[in-house]
Amino acid sequence: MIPSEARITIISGSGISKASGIPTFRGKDGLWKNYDFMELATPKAFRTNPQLVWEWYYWRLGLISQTNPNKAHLALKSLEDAEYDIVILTQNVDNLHERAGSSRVYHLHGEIYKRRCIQCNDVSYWDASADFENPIVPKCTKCDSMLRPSVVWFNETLDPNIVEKSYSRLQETDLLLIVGTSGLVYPVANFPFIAKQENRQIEIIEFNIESTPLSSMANKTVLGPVEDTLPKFVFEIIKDS
Ligand code: BV8
Ligand code: ZN
Repeated sequence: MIPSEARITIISGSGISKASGIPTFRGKDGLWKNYDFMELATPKAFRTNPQLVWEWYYWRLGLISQTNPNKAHLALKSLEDAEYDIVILTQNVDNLHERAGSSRVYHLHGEIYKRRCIQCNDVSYWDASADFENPIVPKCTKCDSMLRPSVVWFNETLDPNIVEKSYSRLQETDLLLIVGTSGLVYPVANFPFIAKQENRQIEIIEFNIESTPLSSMANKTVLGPVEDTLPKFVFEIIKDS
């Protein structure tokens, strides 16, 4: 039984978007299988070959634009509709949580629809009319310099404000759901451990198709596709509330 005043926080990874048709990074049909991630999404790779990095992002943008939120994203929205206090800390750069209607989503690794000027830092969004079939390096409308995807690459620091907001949320969280992440990418992989250390009453439940380095520290791991297990879990919470 989860009291209606419970503060619920979700840490989501690419496993929640898999059922929508977006491949995960690791695993048998991982996105990285066809690409060398370190080849394509690091500051050095972008400096060396911005056209190639953009081609990868155009391909992902085109893919994500064809997808829709799945039952797992929608289950989190129904928790919000049931007046639970929900915050989603996502490692995903897609916008499926927002398109499912979730209103408090922190993008720890940035957003693929957002671009940033490498010179003047002006931020802009791809709009719905963008043609992702024709990968050209976009230019800043303010200073004509190159734009980059506004995502966090390896060896880039996360936005300190978002990290700060996430830490304080975890301090006051009653129930933490870790959904569809391999728990291998830092610093987010550390978040559950920090939360458990600093917030003794937190309950941690993991949703994954296999165990991860987070499984031993979670109170429970619900094994199975999250698009099936999370709606069932949410249904039970709302039914008992
Ligand atoms: C930083 C954005 C400070 C871009 C991404 C050595 C040890 C420890 C750390 C490091 C180290 N060497 C370097 C580091 C730091 C490094 C790191 O953690 N490396 C790891 C790999 C060892 N981290 C960083 O660099 C971070 N910055 O530390 O800054 C700093 C500064 C300067 C110098 C040094 C350090 C930045 C990390 C962010 C990188 N950006 N993405 C983009 O997307 O284009 S990472 C990428 O991985 C995505 O964001 C993704 O979300 C993230 C994590 O992956 P997951 O989401 O977990 O996806 P994955 O495929 O791995 O797993 C999917 C899971 O779902 C699996 O468990 C699977 O079983 C499950 N699943 C699948 N289907 C389902 C399912 N579950 C349920 N249902 C299903 N249907
Ligand atoms: Zn500019």
